[in-house]
Amino acid sequence: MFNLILFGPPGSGKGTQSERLISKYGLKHLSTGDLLRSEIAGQTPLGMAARSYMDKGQLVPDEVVIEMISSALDNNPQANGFLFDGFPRTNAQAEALDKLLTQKGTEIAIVLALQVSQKELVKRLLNRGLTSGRSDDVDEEIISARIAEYEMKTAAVADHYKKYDKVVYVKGEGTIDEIFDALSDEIDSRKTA
Ligand code: B4P
Repeated sequence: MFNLILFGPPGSGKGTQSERLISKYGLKHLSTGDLLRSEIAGQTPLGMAARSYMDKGQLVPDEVVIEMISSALDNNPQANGFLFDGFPRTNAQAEALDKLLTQKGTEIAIVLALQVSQKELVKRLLNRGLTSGRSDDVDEEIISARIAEYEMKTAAVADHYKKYDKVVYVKGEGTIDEIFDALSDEIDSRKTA
């Protein structure tokens, strides 16, 4: 089983690159953002609770997303490996993920961290907001709050995986193809190592 985390600030290209990587490597895509948006669309109690945080650009409480990921892992026993997109976003989530994977006899092979300037992040998200229908993409204040949450709570998650020498930084600016090739090179070198 080959499991990877695609890591980076909001708008760094995680969702965009995930779509391509899962298809190339036959991985199961687990995006907590997508799972939460599907709960909101289904108007479930979990979705309604999550929405109040997401609309303000804040992180949803750890226990909610950890439970969602735990169920998703249990529901995909045949997967060849998982691509985690937008998870873990706090150290508590990272520790919970490590435990869940250990229970399944597997682990994270690599954390690919996309690096993009703040100016470019804001530009991309406002641009997506023109067509995505996502309320958290249209307001620059909410976008800034998301980036601030990343700096405050999520950036440190890389340190957790650096202890195990699993983090690789990849330039997240350039064409989508160029970035995909750089990510693929890193995966290929780890898979064959
Ligand atoms: P997510 O759904 O994870 O959203 P994101 O970080 O905004 O998106 P992503 O990084 O995937 O976007 P992409 O670059 O692909 O989270 C949304 C919210 O959900 C969070 O704020 C939080 O409230 C909640 N949440 C999710 N997971 C959570 C967790 N684990 N714990 C707590 N709360 C959680 O796309 C951005 C745009 O850039 C697109 O329009 C794309 O086309 C464009 N783009 C991509 N690559 C480009 C390139 N190379 N050049 C130009 N444009 C590019």
